[in-house]
Amino acid sequence: MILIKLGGSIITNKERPLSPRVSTINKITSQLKKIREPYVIVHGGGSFGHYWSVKYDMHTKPARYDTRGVAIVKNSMIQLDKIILDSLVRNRVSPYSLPPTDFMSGNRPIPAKVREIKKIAESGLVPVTFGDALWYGAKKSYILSGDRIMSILAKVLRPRLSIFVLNVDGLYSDFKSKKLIYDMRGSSFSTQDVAMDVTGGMRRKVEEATRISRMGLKVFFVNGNKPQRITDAIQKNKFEGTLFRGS
Ligand code: IP8
Repeated sequence: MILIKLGGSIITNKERPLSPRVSTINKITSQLKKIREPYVIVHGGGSFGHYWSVKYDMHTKPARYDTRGVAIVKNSMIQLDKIILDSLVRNRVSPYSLPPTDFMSGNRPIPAKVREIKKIAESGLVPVTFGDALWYGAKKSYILSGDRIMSILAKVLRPRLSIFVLNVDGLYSDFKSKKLIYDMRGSSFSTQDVAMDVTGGMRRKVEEATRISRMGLKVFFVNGNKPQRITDAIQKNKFEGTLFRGS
């Protein structure tokens, strides 16, 4: 079982609201069709969900956000999900769309529903879920990020590899010289370092990746503009990107 997170920065143009990177998405999905073992796709919000959640001032903390914002964020995520699903179908992959409400209640995972995702993946379908605006209870809602979904799923499904597909080669130890960290184990890098040079998005990824690797599971950061690196990691154990070894 493999978990794959398609980051918002690779599947959308973050500079322009509501702009999917359709040709990049297609290149990635045409690589994914080569995967010969069960896998699950999680995707982010990019210039869809994030654009609207910023506009409506919605965050990961549960609060009484504008209901209009909840509706619009959810709508935009369905719209982006549809683009991903269509691309998969076109490339002869059979996606099974699962909004996170299918396996989350409030901010807690429903264990039986999460376990079912594995069964679905083993049947030959590819479960696809995404970061979303979620009902929390007591008129509150919150933004559940796709990165958080990765560690929620990893905890129960224990994938042999969790891959974060990014718009960069991996984690840089020094942003200016673009010196890539290949192996997080030997690195003194901490999440504190990330905040200084890249977006909050990357910081959250590192936090969730660290959380997953502490479960004893392998995590890999890879550049989605070079989609073959995704399948090389899965099929050839060749890691051109940043690897977090399970510890
Ligand atoms: O892009 C958040 O998912 P992420 C999705 O994985 C929304 O952080 C709705 C903003």
